Amino acid sequence: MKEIKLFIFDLDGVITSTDRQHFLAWSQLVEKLNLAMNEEINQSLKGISRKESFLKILKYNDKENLYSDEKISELIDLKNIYYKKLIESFDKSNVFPGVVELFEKLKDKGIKIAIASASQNAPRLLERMDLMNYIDYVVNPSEVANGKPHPDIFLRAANELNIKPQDCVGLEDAFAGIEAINSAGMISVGIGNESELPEADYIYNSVEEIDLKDLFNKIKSAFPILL
Ligand code: B16
Ligand code: MG
Repeated sequence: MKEIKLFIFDLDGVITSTDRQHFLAWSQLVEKLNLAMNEEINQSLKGISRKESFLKILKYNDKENLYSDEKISELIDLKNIYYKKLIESFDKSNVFPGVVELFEKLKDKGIKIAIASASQNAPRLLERMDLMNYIDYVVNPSEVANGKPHPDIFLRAANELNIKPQDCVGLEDAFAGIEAINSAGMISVGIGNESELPEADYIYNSVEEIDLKDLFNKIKSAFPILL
């Protein structure tokens, strides 16, 4: 029988929004390199790693083979310097409404909380937003072999906390993230539009809309769970 023991949250787009800061940092780099990008390209970078993001930008510019691997590392490090400057101002006010309340309810129920973000900056952001106290484990994305849509990052969180994947709920705003949760054998909760996240088991417009009792009742009617 299923017993929900762990909620695994994506960070960007679920707990906070760093879209704008990523866009500004990429724009700074792209301008320096005389390349182009736009908001649409930025949207397609959601949930994917820094290096993959840069490769996508190069592809958009038809410049896939312009830089060596070494140069690419140097350039994405520079993008991260710009980005870190932009997130220096992050604090509690950047946490989406309803997140702290949900974390508190989960803690009351003895349910653990983990973070599965593609961002190397996740611990820094969580600390700035004063959320570390609630979190049992933050996966280091550089320690997992395959990024989302592969299940590795979600499985790593469950494994580290000794919890079976079927006893986990994963929350994601990106299509690739929902695919990752589903292929990890976990229950997927999409944050956003149903049309963009058709594969999510359950969907809410925002974390604030999640009614834990209602979610558990829905899960209970689909699977035998112990509440
Ligand atoms: P960094 P998530 C992702 O966060 C962002 O959505 C994505 O745009 C970014 O490229 C990626 O993190 C890597 O971030 O450069 O900070 O390592 O949605 O997986 O929480
Ligand atoms: Mg995300």
